[in-house]
Amino acid sequence: MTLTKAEKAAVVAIWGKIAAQADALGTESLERLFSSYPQTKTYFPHFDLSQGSAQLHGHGSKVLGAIGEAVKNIDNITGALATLSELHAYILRVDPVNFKLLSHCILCSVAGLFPNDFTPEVHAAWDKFLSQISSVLTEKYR
Ligand code: HEG
Repeated sequence: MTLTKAEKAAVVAIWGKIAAQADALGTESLERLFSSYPQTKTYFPHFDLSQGSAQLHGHGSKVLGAIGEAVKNIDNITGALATLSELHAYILRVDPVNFKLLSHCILCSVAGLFPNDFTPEVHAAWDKFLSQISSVLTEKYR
């Protein structure tokens, strides 16, 4: 599954708007994840997951930072996220199903923040991009 030239362009274009609000978007996505899918909280027993907590904000910022790296290296996402891939598979052991849940929450947050930019084409391109990131972060499990 590779992104077409047009899909890459759509991802890069909307990232240009997201970047300035990446921390807030990451925090909102995690708030959505933990509220809608509370089973995902089991990976964060050491975190204060209440809405607006500093840890939630810090982690949201890291997750979106990694997504920003993937945007910058859209032709080599595997290379850009290699270390994170090992971390999630060997150390954190996050079940792959959770990546779909987080991707969905990120999409909802992007749609909410940029309703006019979130056309069906942009939706599809971001969905594909996030699922490519998820594949990279879960490929070491095999
Ligand atoms: Mg993960 C740490 C990115 C999905 C659980 N995650 C991290 C870190 C980044 C990151 C950048 C910090 C790494 C470091 O400190 O070196 N995570 C990331 C992305 C995605 C993702 C880009 C998918 C888009 N993570 C994910 C999912 C779960 C999860 C679905 C579980 C539901 N991540 C997780 C945990 C940590 C990280 C438990 C360690 C948190 C900590 O103790 O600081």
